[in-house]
Amino acid sequence: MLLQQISGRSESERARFIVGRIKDFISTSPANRLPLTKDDSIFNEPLVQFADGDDPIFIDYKTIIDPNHLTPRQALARAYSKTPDDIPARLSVISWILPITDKTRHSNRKETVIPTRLWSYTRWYGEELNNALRRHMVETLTSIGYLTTAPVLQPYFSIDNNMRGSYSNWSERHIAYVAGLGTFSLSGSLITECGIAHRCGSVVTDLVLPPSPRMTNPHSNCLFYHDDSCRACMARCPAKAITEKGHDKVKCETYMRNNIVYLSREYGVDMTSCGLCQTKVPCESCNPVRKLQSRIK
Ligand code: B12
Ligand code: SF4
Ligand code: SF4
Repeated sequence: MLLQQISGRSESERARFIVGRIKDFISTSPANRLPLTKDDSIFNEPLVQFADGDDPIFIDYKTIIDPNHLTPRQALARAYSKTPDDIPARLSVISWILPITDKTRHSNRKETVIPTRLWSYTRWYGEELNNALRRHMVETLTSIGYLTTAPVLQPYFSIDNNMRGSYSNWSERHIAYVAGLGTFSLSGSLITECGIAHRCGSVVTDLVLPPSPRMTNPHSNCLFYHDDSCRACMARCPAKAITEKGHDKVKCETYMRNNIVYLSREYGVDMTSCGLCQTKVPCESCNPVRKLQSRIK
């Protein structure tokens, strides 16, 4: 049944199938519920797009991020203990954005020091759901014969440090940028068409899907880079980690680490979170440059 929906179909029909599969999972999963009330979702409907697994920017990431940042071909090969040359000629990356709900975003707007319980739950339970979606997509595609992996769930996934702070060998936001889902901001996050308050994920597969067009300017959705305005995230950051030079990851991480005792004691969440720079800002839940341009027209 699943195979019929994919095999022999055009790339755009396959793309529709994948997008539908991801949206259905998020809308029907019992795990998409905040534990507080069980009535509230953690995420709104996802955005889903695709990248060409051999897009040359993945090689550029070895300079922009780190030489150890994996290309999709390396990520898939390592998951199957093969060499990159043994992997089929065409690969795709399926990338998704899970937008954080109004209720959670609005709760965090009121805060100036510590994130709310809802925001911290989104960090914790939302990432569990994100992992469940990664596993669901791997199971769906491997069950019908496609090589597929979720790099962040692989034993080879790692987070390291350099002079600029932490980075991983599979940066979900950089993947989403290649899939045309958004651009980087002054605050260091990814501004999508549904804003900056989201979590994101991806899988690599040899199912051939149509690559989505991406923005050529990696900062074009941020008002600061667009017309030298805004800077609202700078004022929102209690750690003074955002300046006109960008996001200081070391200051950000140190601030978040210092709050973990509170988050653990008050919310029972043993995980750092903050995200004040992602709420009560013009990019919270939309692309502010597109909004500005549509007002000018
Ligand atoms: C390590 C890490 C952190 C570190 C470092 C963050 C960072 N900026 O990398 C710390 C602890 C500080 C952190 C904090 C937070 N994190 Co965090 N974190 C990660 C993790 C595990 C890896 C990130 C990574 O690999 N970064 C790589 C480095 C190189 O990225 P970078 O330095 O920001 O990249 C810059 C350059 O590449 C630059 N650039 C320069 N030239 C060019 C050229 C081109 C062409 C391009 C494309 C880019 C580019 O642009 C970037 C932005 O300035 C990811 C999960 C994952 N596997 O991706 C989550 C992740 C990035 N975190 C996330 C979140 C939500 C948060 C927090 C809000 C905490 C919370 N949940 O409450 C804060 C937000 C801080 C902020 N303002 O960005 C989300 C981000 C979603 C989003 N909305 O963008 C992720 C993707 C988790 C997820 N699965 O959704 N995090
Ligand atoms: S608050 Fe303004 S300056 Fe900061 S990331 Fe959003 S759009 Fe850019
Ligand atoms: S996550 Fe918090 S500490 Fe880090 S940059 Fe945003 S507001 Fe500042």
